[in-house]
Amino acid sequence: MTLEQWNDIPGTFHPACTPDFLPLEQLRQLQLQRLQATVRRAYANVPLYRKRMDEKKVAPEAIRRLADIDQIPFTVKADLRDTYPFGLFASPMDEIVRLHASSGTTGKPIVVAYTREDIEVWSNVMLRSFAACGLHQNDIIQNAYGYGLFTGGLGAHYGAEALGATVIPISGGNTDRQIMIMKDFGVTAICCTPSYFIHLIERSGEMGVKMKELPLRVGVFGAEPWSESMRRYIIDNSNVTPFDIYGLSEIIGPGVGIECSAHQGLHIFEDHFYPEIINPETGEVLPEGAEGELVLTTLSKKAMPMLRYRTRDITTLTREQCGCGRTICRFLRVGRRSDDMFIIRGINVFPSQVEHALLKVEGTLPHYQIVLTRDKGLDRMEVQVEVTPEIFGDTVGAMEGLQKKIAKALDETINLNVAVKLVEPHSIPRSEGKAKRVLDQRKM
Ligand code: DLL
Repeated sequence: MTLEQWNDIPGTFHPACTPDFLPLEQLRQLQLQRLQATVRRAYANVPLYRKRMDEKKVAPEAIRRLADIDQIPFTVKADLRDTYPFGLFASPMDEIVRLHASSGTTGKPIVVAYTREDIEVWSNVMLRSFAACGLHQNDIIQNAYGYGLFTGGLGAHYGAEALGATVIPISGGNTDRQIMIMKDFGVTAICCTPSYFIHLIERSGEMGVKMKELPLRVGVFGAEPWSESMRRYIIDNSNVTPFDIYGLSEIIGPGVGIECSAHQGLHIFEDHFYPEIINPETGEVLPEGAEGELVLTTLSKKAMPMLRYRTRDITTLTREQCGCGRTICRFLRVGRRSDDMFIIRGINVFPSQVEHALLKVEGTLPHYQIVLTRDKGLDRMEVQVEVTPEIFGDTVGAMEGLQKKIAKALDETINLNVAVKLVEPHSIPRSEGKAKRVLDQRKM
């Protein structure tokens, strides 16, 4: 059957989606073969994996069944920081065709790599994600995820092209232009963070553009947690059916999981990513249905295999058959994390990064608080910093100078233009235990 014929029959899927519907036995067999190959590859090429496995006396041959995966040590974000920039690569540089980066916990980003085959796998899972949202080659997809080191832009771009859709690589920002193009080009699908889409709805109203009269019908929203009320708002104020897309740079970028038309959780592309749920305190593997931290193992990544990567994202897995017919398992929407990372305008931020930036500026005290608010879908971050009594009593000019220095240091570290407020010594509440650094006042 040709692609056109596939797409013309409602309820049928692009041929690339076949692995979504594999009989379970076949899927498990494929996973085991791929897991064994991945572990062998990681052990042979990445000193950190070899050392960890040797310490636990686990040889790659010990992986005989899928359940044997629990013998492999976990990998955590700090491992990427400690081996910065290229220490976890399992392919020689001449096979690596792309690098991306995401926030680390301090001043340095974490780096991820792709071979040509990895890019093909990534395009494939993104194609399958779009197809699960009901998109096909006649769609015009406005890709408002950021292009650059962030995986969102190029990840969605390659997937949209692989599907055969028309992609508009507009990247993030410039809201008025986004709305003009959406209207003038007859855009049928948009990819961006859910909060940015809410901002687009608000702004289009101000511009006199009636969102409900546009042909826009699908939204592929992710890169940040979002609530049921945000989903409701989108449904009520546009003709867009929202689909939740999940992913993380360490594993591949967007395209690890996607909602289907049943909207009953997100399907994981299990032929490429092996999921487990653990207790974030003890590391114990939890049974199906229990809430815990999602741990992912890449099954086909060549440049940078990830063995039992602790995502820090809290969710629940289910293997119950989905109404859409896919056999691959699902997880519930990710609403929170087991660490202190937060996401603002799609950018991941750790309070430790803010601290790192503040340390570089003289005249500040190690007492600060981050206040997050949301206005018309746009996130705002204010860093309140205590300054020394000398500075606080100084001239307005000196205070402003310091404020600018702090804003610059923050911009350099987290790549975000944030508001800075200098406050009196002792004005930020002290906590008896762990300092409460983040006040998240974002509603909806
Ligand atoms: O955010 C990749 C991505 C791009 C996903 C575009 C979806 C769409 P990172 O910058 O590495 O990668 O951030 C990964 O973002 O561990 C989650 O905490 C959070 N996250 C991503 N998608 C979702 C989602 C990209 N749908 C981190 N719901 C992850 C909740 C999400 N959290």
